[in-house]
Amino acid sequence: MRILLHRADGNTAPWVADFAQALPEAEVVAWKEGEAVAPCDYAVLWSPPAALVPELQHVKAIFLTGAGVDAIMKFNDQLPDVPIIRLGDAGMAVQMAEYVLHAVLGYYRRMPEYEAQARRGEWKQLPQHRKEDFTVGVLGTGVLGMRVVEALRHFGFPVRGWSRSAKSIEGVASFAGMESLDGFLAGSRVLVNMLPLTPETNELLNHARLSRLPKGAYLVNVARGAHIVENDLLELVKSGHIAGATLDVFANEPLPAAHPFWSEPRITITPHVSALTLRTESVQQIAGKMRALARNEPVADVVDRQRGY
Ligand code: NDP
Ligand code: OXD
Repeated sequence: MRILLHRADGNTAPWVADFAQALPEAEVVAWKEGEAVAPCDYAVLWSPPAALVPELQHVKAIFLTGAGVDAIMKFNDQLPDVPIIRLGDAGMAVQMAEYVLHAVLGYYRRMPEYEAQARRGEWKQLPQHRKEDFTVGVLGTGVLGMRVVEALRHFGFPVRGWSRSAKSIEGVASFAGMESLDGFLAGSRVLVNMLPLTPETNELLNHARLSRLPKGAYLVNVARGAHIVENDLLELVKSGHIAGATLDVFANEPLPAAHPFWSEPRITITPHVSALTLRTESVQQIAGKMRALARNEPVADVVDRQRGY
């Protein structure tokens, strides 16, 4: 078995070593631009450069070392008709739950306000928010979104979820489809974005939709920057309609130094770290799926190329 490996960060050695341990029979070839590669059975990559795409013509499956598939789907019509298999959790779901809970609890317990007071040396107790006024709306109740929903429920937040297909999730008000989006937004005091980036969800959160959120709402975006029209968000934060935003992802990453988000105190910025790929878990999961494919068994987490996620 030959595996073609690409890492955007160039840090291939530990991945090659882990695959060698998990699949001793495999030869792992790290892709280098300009170097010829003998045909491989599988590719393991996440955000491939265009120059790598022709090398994928002979593989039997493409494995992604991430959960999002937008970076490969932009080459969809150049890819062979083989399964594209994303990571299914592999340690990312609990990280997402930690990140989102941290942000939601911070807003609920008024931490940004207390931090601002502390900087002014001001000792003042603010009225506590009530959970019943703090409904959290989760856009996308998939592999990662469901773990976030569970964590929010555990802390007693009223939760609503929005998905493409209708769902019944215990204790969660479920909304499905575009026609239900405005109503979903109107009742979400905190909006958490966990959608995949597809042509339907690109720039979904524009001025009109973000304005549907109740005044004083909060936004947490851990999915993709392109889901949000950034200038529209900035305007709504400056007007106070949106009281605060925690953003892990941006239309352009790294976020450019001159971007106005950096100087807006009500926007918290992290550098795309809400759920990191864990190498050991990921290699184990991918190696297991390669073995299953070799036995002609079905594997989970195959991307629906029609739907785009
Ligand atoms: P899934 O594919 O498992 O779930 C996607 C969810 O979004 C599903 O509930 C799906 O609905 C819903 N959805 C998709 N399209 C639409 C639509 N047009 N209208 C309504 N709902 C829609 O994704 P994951 O939960 O695994 O991951 C979500 C995203 O998180 C990834 O795509 C990635 O972009 C991002 N991510 C970010 C990371 C970071 O560090 N910042 C790390 C990992 C992932 P249905 O259930 O009906 O199919
Ligand atoms: C992913 C990501 O999609 O890291 O896995 O953003």
